[in-house]
Amino acid sequence: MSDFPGLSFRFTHAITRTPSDSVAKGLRAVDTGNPDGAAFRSEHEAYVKSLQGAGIDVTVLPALEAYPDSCFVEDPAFCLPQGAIVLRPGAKSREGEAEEIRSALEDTFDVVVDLPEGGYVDGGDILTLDDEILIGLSARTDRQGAEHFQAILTAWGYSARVCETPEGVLHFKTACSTLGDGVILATQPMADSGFFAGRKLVVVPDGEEYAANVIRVNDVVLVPEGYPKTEAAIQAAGFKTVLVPTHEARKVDGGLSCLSLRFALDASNS
Ligand code: CIR
Repeated sequence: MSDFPGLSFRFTHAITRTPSDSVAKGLRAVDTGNPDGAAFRSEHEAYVKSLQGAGIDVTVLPALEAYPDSCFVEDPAFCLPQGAIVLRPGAKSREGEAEEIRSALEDTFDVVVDLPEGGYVDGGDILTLDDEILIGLSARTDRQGAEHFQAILTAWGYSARVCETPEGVLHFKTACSTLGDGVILATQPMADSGFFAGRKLVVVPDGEEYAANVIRVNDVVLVPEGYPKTEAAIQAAGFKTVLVPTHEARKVDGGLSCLSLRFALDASNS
């Protein structure tokens, strides 16, 4: 088993993209009203500030009106210290986002590779831990795509495991996150899945399932505003929290992780 202490939360850089007005047409499982572009941009600014406050350099790419979901930059790409992988998002309306993010990746990394032809992978289905990378099969990530992706990770020296995302969950990371230091935050169904056997788990309290998607960035955990029981559970596990508003993102099934690509650059890239 590979082990890269801190791989899951020690970051130097992030890439984000400003939400467009067209985000009002973003994909969603249940309609609770359209997000407002201006309100989303103001929440996005708070998000970028939180990342900067956690000690990382943030690149903010311009809004793309042609792609309503394009502020969720986690889905069309995946980054590791030694390189980036351009993915193939599993929703038709999002496929073009992969080409749109390529130049930002090429500006940042010496190595940028494409997911080989055949199959789909959304970055929201990839959970990076220090000792392995989990790839969740979902409505957006299929087995062929997952196996192509797994082969790249293996060639780069990582252990990677393909898992089944529980039924009715958009992305694997919709229902779990790493808090770092070997601790996983997960909804009860995800905790019961067995994927995290042998690891320390913090279970998201009933009714706060949306808050399963948090991000540990260096010494703090960014937590969505409005989920006090989850925040308290994370603090009780010994982590420092920072609250971030995600009210607009939530209307289109977006969470904290989806809004950035986070990575630690190798000395050779920086
Ligand atoms: C979508 O359905 O693709 C967007 N409305 C939300 C994407 C959220 N991304 C993520 O969880 N990684």
